[in-house]
Amino acid sequence: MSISLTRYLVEQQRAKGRIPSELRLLLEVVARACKSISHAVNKGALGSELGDVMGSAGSENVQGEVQKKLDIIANDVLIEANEWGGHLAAMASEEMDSIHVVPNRYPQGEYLLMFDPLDGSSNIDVNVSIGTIFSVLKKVDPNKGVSEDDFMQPGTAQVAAGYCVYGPQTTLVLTVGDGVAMFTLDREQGSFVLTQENVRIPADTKEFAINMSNMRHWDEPVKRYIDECLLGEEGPRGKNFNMRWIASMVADVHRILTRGGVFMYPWDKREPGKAGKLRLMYEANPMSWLVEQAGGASTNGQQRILDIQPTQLHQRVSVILGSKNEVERVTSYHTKA
Ligand code: AHM
Ligand code: MG
Repeated sequence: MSISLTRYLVEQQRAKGRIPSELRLLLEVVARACKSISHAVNKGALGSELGDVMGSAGSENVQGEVQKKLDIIANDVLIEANEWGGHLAAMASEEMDSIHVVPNRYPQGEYLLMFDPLDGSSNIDVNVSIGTIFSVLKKVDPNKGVSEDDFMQPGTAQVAAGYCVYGPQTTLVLTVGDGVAMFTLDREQGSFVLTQENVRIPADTKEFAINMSNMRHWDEPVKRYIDECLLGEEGPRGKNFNMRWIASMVADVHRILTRGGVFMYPWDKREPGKAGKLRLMYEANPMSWLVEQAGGASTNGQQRILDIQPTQLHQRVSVILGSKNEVERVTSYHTKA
């Protein structure tokens, strides 16, 4: 018998008391929003009538426009789905400059939602997997009005996190701090169905993911790690490695949760002032928690990502995550350096 997302959440609450009804509502609303983003993504160029909804669309630059439109559409879908339910105080998104406080006409809850509405958006026009990443925090003081300061909590304070990958299948992956579960969208039923529980990442791997075109800009520890992998059986690692780079973090992390591997988007010399490319609040924190909950590890080379105290909403961070032993190795190359 198949178990829907709703049933899973209700049973988790009954068995472990981890998902208060407000949080359950929040997660169901996020899942519903992901369902409609999935439909928009599936339509691709056929969905161009959506351009009218978004205002002017330069038809001469369809691919660039579709990509941009879908980013905005996904952002709007998430905002509209979530703002009226009474479970949220505010939202923050990779696509918005500042936080979106729930308007006065709706009741305010105590949760905070952060998201990257469409991660990997450079892949939209080439029909490669993309996804939505989300993270949930609780307001620091329930009796005070919400501000950006409420969002400045480390990843360890997350109460739920997940992503939805829009690939050959649409899969929602979720943690509430008690392991990782995967739900596949059943389009005939219109619901997410539990397809894997207790997801585990093997501690060892022979697969790495990094954008190799940046090699000349890397720092010594990253160079050393990749050089050793490339030397294969003849090198210090004594085994051959394989490489994958999808350029959609959701798709790369999904592969790692499925069969292991190590993913890196490290700091590099192209823009030395930037800590990395990926964003702490919308990408690194939720993915790091999922990976840790599946038995993997995640660091910025110096420290556990979940322990980083954020200072800015759109803060960037260097990311090394996946199979525990590999992440520990890369991290030790950094700390020794
Ligand atoms: P985005 O949120 O603007 O889509 O950027 C994040 C993406 C990640 O999904 C992916 O890992 C990375 O950027 C790819 O970057 P690059 O094109 O430099 O390889
Ligand atoms: Mg992104």
